[in-house]
Amino acid sequence: MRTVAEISVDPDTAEVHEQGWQSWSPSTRYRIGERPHRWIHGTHRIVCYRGDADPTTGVFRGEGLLAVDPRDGGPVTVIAAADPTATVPTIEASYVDGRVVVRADGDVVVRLDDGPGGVQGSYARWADQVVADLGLTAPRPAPTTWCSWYQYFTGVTEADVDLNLGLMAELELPVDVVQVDDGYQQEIGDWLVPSGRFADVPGLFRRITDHGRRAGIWTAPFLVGSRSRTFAEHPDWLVRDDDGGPTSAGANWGQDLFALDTTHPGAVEYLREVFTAFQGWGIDFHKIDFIYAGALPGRRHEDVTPIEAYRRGVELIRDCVGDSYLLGCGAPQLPSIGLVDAMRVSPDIAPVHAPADGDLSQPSQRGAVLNGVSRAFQHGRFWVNDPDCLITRPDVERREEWAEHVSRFGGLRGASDGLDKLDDWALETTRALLGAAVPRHFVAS
Ligand code: 9PG
Repeated sequence: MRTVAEISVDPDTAEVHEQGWQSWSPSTRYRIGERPHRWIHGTHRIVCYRGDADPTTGVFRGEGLLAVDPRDGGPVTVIAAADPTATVPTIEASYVDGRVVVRADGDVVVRLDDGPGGVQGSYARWADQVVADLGLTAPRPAPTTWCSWYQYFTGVTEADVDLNLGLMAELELPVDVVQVDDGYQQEIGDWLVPSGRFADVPGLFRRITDHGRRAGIWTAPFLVGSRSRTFAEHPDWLVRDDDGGPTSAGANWGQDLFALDTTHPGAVEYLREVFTAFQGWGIDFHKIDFIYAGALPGRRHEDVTPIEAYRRGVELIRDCVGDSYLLGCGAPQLPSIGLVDAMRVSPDIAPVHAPADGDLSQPSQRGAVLNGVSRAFQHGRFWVNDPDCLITRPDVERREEWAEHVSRFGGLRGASDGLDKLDDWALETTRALLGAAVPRHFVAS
């Protein structure tokens, strides 16, 4: 770590804005002396954070991006990765005797910005520069979606999807894509093996397109679960630690998770087989999830950096799916620039306002709102922002506030209630938000 900036501030007014590593990593602003929401305990550490994201009081941390706002009329200082699609330095800021001292473990640019719009304005001007340097074109507008996850979770059945397919026609909801989430597959890593609750997965997608909707599917393409056939049959496809064992990608679904080595020829061939099969099923919308796993440090078949391996993996998927719509989720943010059409910028929404255990990487309205606001600048520049799905059914706490957030910061608009659960307010709010025009950029301060 070397010192890259020292900024004189009044500790009573100044704020530090942290940007986390991936979609679910808490990203928000703090007053000096506040303890960041980062969480280093338990199984979420590997899944939702980068490395050992120690939330020591007074040490703020951004992954490739951090800003200091003195809030005294002086300029905002943005400290950002010099080459954000190649290396993402960890940037730390601490308060020492009237100054915020910023340190980084790699090349950064330091921008003093006194333009309008506060930190979001400053971030936006930095992002515009990144986009210009990379020669990126404006992102394609997102289709509207219905997603099975936030009503049915892993218990989703083929009949649940059929029920909603019928209801969205009856209710004349403007849903472009019906996106089947986690639960259609037997195991994490075995994407072409159906779960017992789905008799005919390709047949279901055919019914979706026969209804005049587009077909969307969820995968966690770089994860391999310890219960999967892929794990049992192809241990050589996994990223490895220095001791030779498979690198942990965390745990979820009651099992240990490992990372597919996107530079291994066998793994590459398998990913091609999976996404080519999906093309054959008529799928043209892909929610590629838990893709942080592609960027974990470890030993791979080819000697490339974790970010290079990650980008190769996503590029491989893009190569298979052509101009299908790609939504990144659980995705390292800066390394994904230029690869995806839309990006989940937040942890999951839930019917509860605050997460039970206080870890804001976990499902809650509060965590989703904090990230959606602090990443507003990305929308229309790097990609279309996905704030996570609208849920409007009556048992959702503070549902009006969540709908208002989606209305202000929703680039990709998806509904994720069982459509038989909606009361009048829910139905009209869902209809209005799916039907509304999405602004090119968002205004947040
Ligand atoms: C499917 C879901 C949905 C959801 C995604 C993702 O362990 N975790 O910390 C954890 C975080 C997020 C998560 C699941 C677990 O949800 O964001 O929309 O697709 O996967 O399993």
